Amino acid sequence: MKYQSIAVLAATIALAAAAPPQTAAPQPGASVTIANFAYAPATLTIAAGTTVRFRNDDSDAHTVTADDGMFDSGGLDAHGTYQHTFDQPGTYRYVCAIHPWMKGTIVVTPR
Ligand SMILES: [Cu+2]
Repeated sequence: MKYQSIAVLAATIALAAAAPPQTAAPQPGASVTIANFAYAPATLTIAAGTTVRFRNDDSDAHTVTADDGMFDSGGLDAHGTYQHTFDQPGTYRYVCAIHPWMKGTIVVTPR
């Protein structure tokens, strides 16, 4: 019976070692597409810690520029991408600096 206990213990240790680390659990990514001079979705709701990937599908350049200056992609050419991680809950409004009528909002909820 003693060997059986050791086998169970060994299996337990093996399972613990295989478990993913509990720290720094990133949220699954989210994405916003820029097409036809609009952000889609125009409003995206995510949990804090989520990385949002913006992709420009237009042939014209666009930017993703926060109203409060917290983030700014700079000019994104066709098929250009930009990523930003939203760590703090809140409502983040952004525009395209080239076409200021293009507006988007990221709503970040607490985890
Ligand atoms: Cu634009």
